[in-house]
Amino acid sequence: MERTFIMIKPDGVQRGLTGEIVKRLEQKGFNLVAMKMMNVSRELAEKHYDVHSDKPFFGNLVEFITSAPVVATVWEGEGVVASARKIIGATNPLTAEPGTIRGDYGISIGRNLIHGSDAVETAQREIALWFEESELTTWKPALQNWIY
Ligand code: FUP
Repeated sequence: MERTFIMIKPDGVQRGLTGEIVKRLEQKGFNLVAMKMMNVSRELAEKHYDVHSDKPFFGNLVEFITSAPVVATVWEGEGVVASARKIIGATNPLTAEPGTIRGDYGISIGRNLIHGSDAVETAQREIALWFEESELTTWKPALQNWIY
């Protein structure tokens, strides 16, 4: 079953949106298999965003992600990578559609509340970066037969 890495960023945590975000993914039918609240080291933040290391916003991005705790999660389900990206919405919250997390709760691209892996391969890399194998659970919700 496909998996994706979803991180509630410091602004999402500080604004009390953790529950709302988890609720949206749970109610869609995706299965939460790992979750931890943590402070992010500079090293981890730089590795996570290394594709952006030459961008002008990289310094601010690393500062922001390391500024306060995040909630790191892994979700499982058919097509979860692309579907979670739709639920999250466009990178810029001002252009993200209403009904998406960023569209409903955000204004600024530098405070866009949540990260979601952009492809299956990226998800595998990010899950391995953020979690030990032993932190990833394998379980199925009792009502799974009513989702699939
Ligand atoms: P996304 O995949 O939607 O998280 O977006 P990107 O990978 O393109 O960007 C990663 C993060 O960099 C964004 F969540 C916010 C930040 N960013 C900026 O601060 N300014 C920009 O112009 C683009 C991205």
